[in-house]
Amino acid sequence: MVALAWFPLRQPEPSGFEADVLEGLNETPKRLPPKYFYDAAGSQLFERITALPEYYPTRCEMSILREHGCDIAKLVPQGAALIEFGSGSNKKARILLSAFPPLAAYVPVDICGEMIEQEARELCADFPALKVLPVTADVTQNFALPLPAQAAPVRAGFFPGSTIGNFEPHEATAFLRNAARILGAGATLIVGVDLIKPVEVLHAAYNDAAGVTAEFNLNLLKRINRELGGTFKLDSFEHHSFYNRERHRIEMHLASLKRQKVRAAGAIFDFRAGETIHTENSYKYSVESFGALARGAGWQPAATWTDARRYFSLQAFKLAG
Ligand code: AVJ
Repeated sequence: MVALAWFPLRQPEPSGFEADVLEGLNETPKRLPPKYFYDAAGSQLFERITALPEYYPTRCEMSILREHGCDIAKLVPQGAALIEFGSGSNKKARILLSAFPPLAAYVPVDICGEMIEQEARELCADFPALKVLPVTADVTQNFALPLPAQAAPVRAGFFPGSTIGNFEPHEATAFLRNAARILGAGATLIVGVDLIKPVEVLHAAYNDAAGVTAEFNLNLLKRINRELGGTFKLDSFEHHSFYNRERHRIEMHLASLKRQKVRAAGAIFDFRAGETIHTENSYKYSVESFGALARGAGWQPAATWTDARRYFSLQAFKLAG
């Protein structure tokens, strides 16, 4: 008889990297999904981005959380389970956890397993009464909640950082529908959404003077070299980032500085001089346009909080009980 393996809460490592690289680099124009930025080095680079003077979203969102944590807490009943999607660092959840009533569990879900497990240990030390149950998973895929979170009378979702801005609007709708299914009747969802603002502010935030965003973008090629036998020469690609006004999004690209051939994932890819790999979109919304999107996915707008300059928003939604 074959013994049944016991699987802990860790979900299988997302294995689609090779397939997604092959598919994306064979497309015209070439593209790579931004979720692959976040290997251990990429997650650290992103943490450095959040501290840059030009990168306003993290500071704005933190200030909204500090200022309105108590109002946000009013939407979450005692004994609820808090599910954080794409948590990365849990410094935002800490502010909520300090304001919330006692919870059944806190479930940080992130694609970078090393990061959330380390963070979970630190959180346990600071909130000894809290059940912290990290799940390593891609939040766009279906994943199972740990039993204590399933057993809680109600669940609240937290999707900070405007990570939702990485999705195409139709993918954002699909994510919100999936979140509704995972969280269930009576759920609350709190989403961090970056707002449309003057183009100079946006441009600076994604073209920082210290070059950390460029390093973050180029790290994707480093990761392909390391994990998929790639031969990308990092000094022959350049970080390009600009605001696309028609589509309300920042686009990040990696531009080939010359005509060249690169091997990766067992295939050879030709680059023209100036040809780019489109590595990220970061959509910007108005409070109204995001509210409409969420309504289309079955969520009822409950409250919105913004910072003084209206650069960033936290938007709360409810699912009918
Ligand atoms: C983590 C997706 C919210 O779009 O601002 C930061 C990622 N990319 N600088 C964003 C990012 C370049 C970030 N999100």
